[in-house]
Amino acid sequence: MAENDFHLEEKLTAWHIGIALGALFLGTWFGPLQVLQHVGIDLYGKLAPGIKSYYQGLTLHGVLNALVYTTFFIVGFLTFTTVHSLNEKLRHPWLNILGFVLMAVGLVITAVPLLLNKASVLYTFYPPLQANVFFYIGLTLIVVGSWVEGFGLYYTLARWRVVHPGERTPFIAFGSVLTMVMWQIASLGLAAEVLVLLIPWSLGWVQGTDPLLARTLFWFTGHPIVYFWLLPAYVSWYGMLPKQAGGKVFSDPLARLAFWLFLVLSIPVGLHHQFADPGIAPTWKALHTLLTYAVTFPSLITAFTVIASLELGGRARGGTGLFGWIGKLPWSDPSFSAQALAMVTFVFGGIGGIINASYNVDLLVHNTLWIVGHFHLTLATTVVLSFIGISYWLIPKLSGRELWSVRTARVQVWLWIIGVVPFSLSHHLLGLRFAMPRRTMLGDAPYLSAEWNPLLVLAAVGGVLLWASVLLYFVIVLGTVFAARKLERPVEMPVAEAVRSPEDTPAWLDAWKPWLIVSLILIVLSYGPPLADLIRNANLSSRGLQLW
Ligand code: HAS
Ligand code: CU
Repeated sequence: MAENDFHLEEKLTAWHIGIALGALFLGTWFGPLQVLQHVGIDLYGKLAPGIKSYYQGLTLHGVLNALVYTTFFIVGFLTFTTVHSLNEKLRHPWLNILGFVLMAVGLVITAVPLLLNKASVLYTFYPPLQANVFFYIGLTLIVVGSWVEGFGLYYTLARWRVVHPGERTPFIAFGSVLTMVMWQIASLGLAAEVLVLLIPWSLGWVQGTDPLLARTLFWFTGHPIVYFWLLPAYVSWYGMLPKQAGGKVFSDPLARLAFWLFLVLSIPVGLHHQFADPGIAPTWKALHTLLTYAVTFPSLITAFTVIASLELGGRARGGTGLFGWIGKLPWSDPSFSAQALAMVTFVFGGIGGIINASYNVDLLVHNTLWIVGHFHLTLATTVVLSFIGISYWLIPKLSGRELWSVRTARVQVWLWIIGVVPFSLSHHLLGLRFAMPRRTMLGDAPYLSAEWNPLLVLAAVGGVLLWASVLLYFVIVLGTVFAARKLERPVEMPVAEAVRSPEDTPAWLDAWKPWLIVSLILIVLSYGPPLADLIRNANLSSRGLQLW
């Protein structure tokens, strides 16, 4: 079949990714300033003039990296993957354009109070910390814009299904659309929190708010958001990376099963962020612990299936023996090595996650630097390094230019790993051994102990190396877009074949209704009673605080 012309779709993707990378650049700027502050080196005045406090910087770091970079990159990437995988142009491009405009306007509206120090509430914006209302309005627009773009993708898939009755949805499009569906259900909690509680409170229409209810609605979205970040990487690990490694998808049914399990299990686990919150009965926390263990299962399936798929590639490239195939993988391709190293990192991030999920064990590490170590393995490496790997073929594809320097890209990837290992290890240890608090301007803390110093220095070294890696990444991106040679051969999205034809995959693994029903039932069972209780006893008495 002839490839469609995806000029509009690719332009739209490029805009999303351009904004995402702008956010990443500004957001990561604060990372090294934070770790250096922790060892008493204060560079804010020199490198971030105009920033009023550590906490304003930390808010920018979290919001720009964890919320803005991710959402823009993901929506752009999923648009690209859906249309290319289906070989179907956007059914209603105006919907996707409208969604993008909403997201972009939302970003500007959020950015103003952030930069004016009127929204230094950290990226979880827990009340009673209170931001200027435009911060909440802007974030809402970003989320609503992503929903609108999601609908644009559903119409496109629906159209494909009409033209291809009875055929299995191509895996990449399937995973992409499922990610959007999961996100839309998951983000209802955030929508309720912001629209019902925070905006009226920030406008002064109500005097107080209920922090516990707000936190519970927040984490209804806040946990599954981590899978909204992870699943696009999984789309690439399952659907593309085997091709890049010269292998095949080991099992199409297992790949789809993993995605369905994420749809069903991502949401009813959010209370694992609230083990320490009073006012929620332990029964519900224990249930969420069990369901959290369940949601690790699709990641274990992924570990098995993706490694098997890569093994097929390594063996096809001449690898032999139990481990000999690993060395034969295309490690010199930075797009591959970034994603393979992201996977290895996820083994450790995943183990940490299971520790956190264990109700009583979490009480030891909750709100300490351990958690910062955890999410710099999962989000800041597994996900971000995967996205970087993807961008090493996607940006050449979108710009029509060759990757500016493959050798620099290889260095960038390894430098990231060399930075994140000491960074993350030291944060885990500081949290576990000394219960050092997270989100704290430690350099000025009167209780700082000399015993903590060696690990804090290690963290700072890791943080600075990570920064160097990010800066190198931006040199490569800018070099590619503005200075590289025009592509001689067009770049294509890598699409891995499956060992057995997807048409052999059972039909129940390509049917939405049963999975959506189970997903809703589990949400009602796990969140219905505790939320009903919190709403019945809602106490709108906390006044807003602006601390910094
Ligand atoms: Fe988490 C806190 C539990 C995964 C992100 N997490 C956070 C926070 C963030 C975050 C940002 O239960 C902090 C939130 C805040 O600011 O307060 N997390 C888990 C669990 C998992 C998990 C059970 N987290 C993630 C992912 C994230 C992320 C993914 C971002 C993308 N997390 C928690 C809990 C807390 C928490 C508690 C709250 C703690 C507290 O006290 O506040 C699981 O999904 C992990 C399952 C993963 C695995 C690993 C499978 C391995 C694979 C790789 C295989 C490939 C190989 C490579 C081996 C079981 C798939 C082979 C390669 C070759 C080349 C051969
Ligand atoms: Cu979580």
